[in-house]
Amino acid sequence: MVALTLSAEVADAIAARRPVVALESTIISHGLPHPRNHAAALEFEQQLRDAGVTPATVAVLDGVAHVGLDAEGVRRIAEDDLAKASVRDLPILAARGASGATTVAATAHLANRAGVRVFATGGLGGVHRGASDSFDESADLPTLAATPITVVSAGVKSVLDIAATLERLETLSVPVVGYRTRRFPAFWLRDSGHDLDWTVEGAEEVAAIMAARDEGGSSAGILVANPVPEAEEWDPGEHDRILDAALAEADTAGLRGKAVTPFLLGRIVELSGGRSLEVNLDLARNNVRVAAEVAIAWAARR
Ligand code: PSU
Ligand code: MN
Repeated sequence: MVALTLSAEVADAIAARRPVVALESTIISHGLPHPRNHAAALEFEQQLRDAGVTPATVAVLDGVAHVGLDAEGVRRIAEDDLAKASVRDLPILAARGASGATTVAATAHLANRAGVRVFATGGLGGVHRGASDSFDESADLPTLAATPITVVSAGVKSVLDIAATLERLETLSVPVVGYRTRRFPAFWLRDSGHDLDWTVEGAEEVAAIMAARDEGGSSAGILVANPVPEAEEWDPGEHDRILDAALAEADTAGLRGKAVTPFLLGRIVELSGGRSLEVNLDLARNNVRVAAEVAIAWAARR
């Protein structure tokens, strides 16, 4: 078993059934450029504290899986060159005493083991374009199917095959609800063009679905698809143009596997002159805000 260490404040909050929200570290280490990534990690935590919610940023440091980091831990996920760690990497990092930034999959896995029920991220991983040849589907999907945590995400990134991702979520029996929307968002954009079967109007509704899921004995997570606010959305025309350019570059570079997502995110920031980064931060803040409301509604039920 990979050793798990909860920060004192996370352990206290869980024991007292106060609201806690998990945050991932791959978005900080590999999804956002330095030094904005460090400011963002601190800001997401502060946003939760201001809402009365305990932040539980997850990472593996020197072989120990942490749920809840201290200031030095947050500095390390932003500044150190950490491996991108999914669930399968956890025992290897533990055995070697190595460090890693946890993906959505690994964060969900560890947070759930610690007893955290709500998790905010930017965008969930999914089925990559060309997956019928490459077999590249993020471990985020099967992990979410087996991990009873509620993930608040701005849908999935438009770099992915969104239609295929939604099909896989259906096959894996992961409930997907739009947060005040009937359309599945595409990360920087509010609307991927795909309809959702279900929409919720508030955090209490999400908490009620979580309770019903627990009573039904399901072990699947729940995906709350939360679109970036209208005023902060990226211009769809500019988005499409830059996405096509970045995808073409990834193709030419012959990128494969776990390097694909960080490469595309980095190139899209460069090609957009930083515009995609601002939208990425705005949508992540918006997910943290909704996750806080869900964690508060969940705590209030118990
Ligand atoms: N969403 C973001 N930034 C990111 C990611 C998602 O806004 O950096 C990361 C998450 O950690 C997610 C991972 O789990 O990308 C998916 O990578 P892959 O496609 O290799 O599974
Ligand atoms: Mn992959």
